[in-house]
Amino acid sequence: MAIQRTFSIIKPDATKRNLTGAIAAKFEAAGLRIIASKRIQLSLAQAQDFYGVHSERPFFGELTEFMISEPIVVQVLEGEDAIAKNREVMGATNPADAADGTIRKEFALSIGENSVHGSDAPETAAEEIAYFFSGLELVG
Ligand code: DAT
Ligand code: MG
Repeated sequence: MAIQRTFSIIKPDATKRNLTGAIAAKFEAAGLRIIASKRIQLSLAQAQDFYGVHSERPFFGELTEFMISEPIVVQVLEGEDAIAKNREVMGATNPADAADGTIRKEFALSIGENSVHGSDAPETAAEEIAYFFSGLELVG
């Protein structure tokens, strides 16, 4: 597998509890290099756009309100097989199902307040990176 880039969000439940550094340390320990990082606060329209694929799901309102409730940290992670590696480090969506040592097992509060987002495929990774960062901001 070649070197890939993936997009990550440290979510409001984690920034609020000062877990930004602890989560970044997990990425770095897994061999993922943080090549871009910024702290922002989403508007409701941006949160609805970002999670548009889930717009028909019953939890959409709760999810988008949560995502705008506090600042988030958006990052680009680079490394060997970065998309799958990041999903592995994140753990399962529901922290109750997440493996030991994963971010969600250690830090997530619930299936909704689950501390991190990570792209699920090369196409979504490219789209999500381009939505939040210009090429000049990616310093590999
Ligand atoms: P993931 O973030 O692991 O890629 P997903 O894409 O299926 O998971 O869902 C996006 C987010 O939506 C997820 O991180 C938290 C929220 N979510 C998913 N399923 C949920 C549910 N059953 N109840 C509440 N929130 C949910
Ligand atoms: Mg997803």
